[in-house]
Amino acid sequence: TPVKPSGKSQSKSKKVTTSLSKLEDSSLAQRVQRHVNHGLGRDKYDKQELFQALALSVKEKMLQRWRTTRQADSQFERKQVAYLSLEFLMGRAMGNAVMNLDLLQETQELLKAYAVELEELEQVEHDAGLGNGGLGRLAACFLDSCASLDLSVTGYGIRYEYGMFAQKLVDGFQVERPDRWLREGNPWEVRVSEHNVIVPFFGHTSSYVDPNGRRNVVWLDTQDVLAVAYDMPVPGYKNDRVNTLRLWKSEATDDFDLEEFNQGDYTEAVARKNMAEQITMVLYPNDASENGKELRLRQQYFLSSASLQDLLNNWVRQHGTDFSDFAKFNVMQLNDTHPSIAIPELMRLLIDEYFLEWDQAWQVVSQTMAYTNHTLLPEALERWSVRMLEHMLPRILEIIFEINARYLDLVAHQWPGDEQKLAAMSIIEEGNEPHVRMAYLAIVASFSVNGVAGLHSKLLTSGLFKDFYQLWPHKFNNKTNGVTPRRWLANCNPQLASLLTKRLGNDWVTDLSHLNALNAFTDDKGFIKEWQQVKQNNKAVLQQLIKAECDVDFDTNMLFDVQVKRIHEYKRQLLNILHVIHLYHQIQQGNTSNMVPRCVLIGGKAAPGYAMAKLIIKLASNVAHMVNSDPSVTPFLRVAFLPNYNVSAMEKICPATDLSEQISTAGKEASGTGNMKFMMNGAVTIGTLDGANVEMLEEVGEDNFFLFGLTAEQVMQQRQDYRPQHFIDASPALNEVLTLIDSGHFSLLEPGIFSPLITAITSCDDPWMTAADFESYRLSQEHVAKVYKNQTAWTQMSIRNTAASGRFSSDVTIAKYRDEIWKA
Ligand code: T68
Repeated sequence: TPVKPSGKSQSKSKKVTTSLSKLEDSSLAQRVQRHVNHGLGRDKYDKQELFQALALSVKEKMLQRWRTTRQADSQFERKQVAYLSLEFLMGRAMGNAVMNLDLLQETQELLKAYAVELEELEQVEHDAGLGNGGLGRLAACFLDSCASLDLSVTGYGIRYEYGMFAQKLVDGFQVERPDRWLREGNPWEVRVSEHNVIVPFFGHTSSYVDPNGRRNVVWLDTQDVLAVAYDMPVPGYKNDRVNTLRLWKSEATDDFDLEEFNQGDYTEAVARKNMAEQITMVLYPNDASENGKELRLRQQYFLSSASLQDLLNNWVRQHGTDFSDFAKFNVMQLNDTHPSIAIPELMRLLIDEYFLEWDQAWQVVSQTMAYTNHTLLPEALERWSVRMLEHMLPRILEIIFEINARYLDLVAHQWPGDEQKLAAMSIIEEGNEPHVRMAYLAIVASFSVNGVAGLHSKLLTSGLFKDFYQLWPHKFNNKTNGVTPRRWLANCNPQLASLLTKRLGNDWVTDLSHLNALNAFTDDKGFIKEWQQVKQNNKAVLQQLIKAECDVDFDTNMLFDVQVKRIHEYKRQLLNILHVIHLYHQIQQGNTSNMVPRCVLIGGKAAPGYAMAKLIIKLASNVAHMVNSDPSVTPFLRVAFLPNYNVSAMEKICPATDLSEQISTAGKEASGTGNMKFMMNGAVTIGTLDGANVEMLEEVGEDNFFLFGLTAEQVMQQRQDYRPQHFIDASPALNEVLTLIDSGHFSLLEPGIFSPLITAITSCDDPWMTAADFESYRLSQEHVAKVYKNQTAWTQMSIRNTAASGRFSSDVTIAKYRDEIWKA
């Protein structure tokens, strides 16, 4: 017998008749009941199954719009944008889908029959953690904005079997656990085998002259891998559009198996099958360094080739093999250089498969490719060894060489006789082991090259890519990052959202500049009270999370001081911890008169091979332990390191934060996007003049931002002759802190464990210049404490921050991509 919903309204629930013809019109409640009773085939259901049933039902509600969107986009000839990215850090989909499709009330209502709250069901959804951090989450925010702005944009990515690893702490050390996010299945995806394509690897090339006298190249004896398409719906905000995120999974091809089987080599065939399926098995967890691993290059080519074949198939289906208008209707945005192998791949497909001449093909490529850079760190710039490319992608390497030869002619023409320039600008880096510089390849082939914040874009054209800027100034532009106000305000902070809507109406959800009007309420006592109450409630939610995950008692009457992001030396979690130790020391000395009680939260993952980052986590954990176990300290200070920081954690964290830590060494953080999420939710920032902080400060004004530290320019100057000891001698506070760490106070059972950190800080080679900024940071934190004591003044700052955050909606960013790059 079918399972009946339990709960109060059980008796009222109608009997469902699901004749197929009525399916399209059936209500969400009917659909859920059908899935529970028939689809899942269970006698009993728990929250996970109910979640699955609801997700399948919500997806069904999208199917019609999804189809209509596809049809409309192909009928009315609109420019199609393909956003190519190795990462899409989507997080959970349910809350966002229910909101964007305007199904909130209906869903809440139907769930009463099952005696469960929507929020509880949302919690059982596994995060789609198909990204490392900012770059992957930016792609996800962009998809939401594109759909909400009614743009025809398809995300192309990889369906990793294992997403970003789950982080555990064992004795304060990070331990990585695999993230099998697909274990329960993914109710949102649709496997669309009709779009499968084949991606070649290895083999060799050969050329022949055809009857027309044209020299053609063939790529022979390849090992082919099947790319299987899985589509995820991307609903726009209450606008009927449903775009697509197409994720590729690698599988062994059938004939490949067959051939091997026929030769009787069973084990070899199975091994090859494994190799094919390995490609999309796991996300590389490095967010800021390249390790040159072969499998990573395979992932990049696999994504690029599959996506381009898909685009070309679409084109040919509608327009035949005339590509002269291709660039008019297609543009590809490369999310960093990770998919930039798409450049020679598109050349290959056009020349070898569709027989275009080189110049025609180059015309198409150089008018459709646009490249976004996300980093200034040299160690993060991708280089692939020529040897590896030659072996894995021989045809692609030939094309890269040809692109380089033609491009270097241009360089030679621009700087006649300048051999050094040629070597410096060449796509091929010569040496014992020649490498392909992927960023240079991307710049040469793209019509647009953008940085992700004003300062970052300026530093690109004046530093890293200076020569290219001289050659092609018109290519370079800035697109300051943004975040979607749907997920990062409306959905994650419902109480603040309804307060905003009560005062401003709800237009802010799609036009965040409306938040500006909040400035009219900064002296409204009633409003201030309401604002404080919302923050207080959100802090109570985070307090529970911290208790559950860290067993630390946060007190909602204390200042919530938060730094969550990937752990990296340039982001300077270490500076934060040094300051915590300073406070701890002051409290133990009884110097508490100017202090404001604080709860400090740090969270983030370290790349598994990044020893220093892992040591920083260990220090944070040990300091937290010492602080929290000293009853003379806890009235003033509590510290927690939250394990497994991810998108869903941020949805609880940013609404509850008072003080947002954005303290990277100036000139190192390309933009930051967490900074924007905090600002939107009324946190005040303590930060350096780095990345988008510069623009946030510009918007909110110096009185509402705690600014400290060297500027990017000063960092560059001081690096020439950096003497950290000078700063340590000049700061008794820093001296004490370093002495305390050195004394083993935080490593009683692990003597000397933190000495690499001390060595780094005191080294003249410290690129992050922690010592140089400590004193200015400490003073700024004193200022924070002083202001926080005046709760009204603090709340006014908080309101002004939200009010000024409109510019950091990804809708604004995407409107600029649309108008200035995509011309869509
Ligand atoms: C981030 N980059 C920037 N990279 O650090 C951040 N890298 O300033 C910026 O706001 C954000 O991009 C969005 O523009 C990353 O997140 C990676 O995750 C990454 C992943 C693989 C390889 C290199």
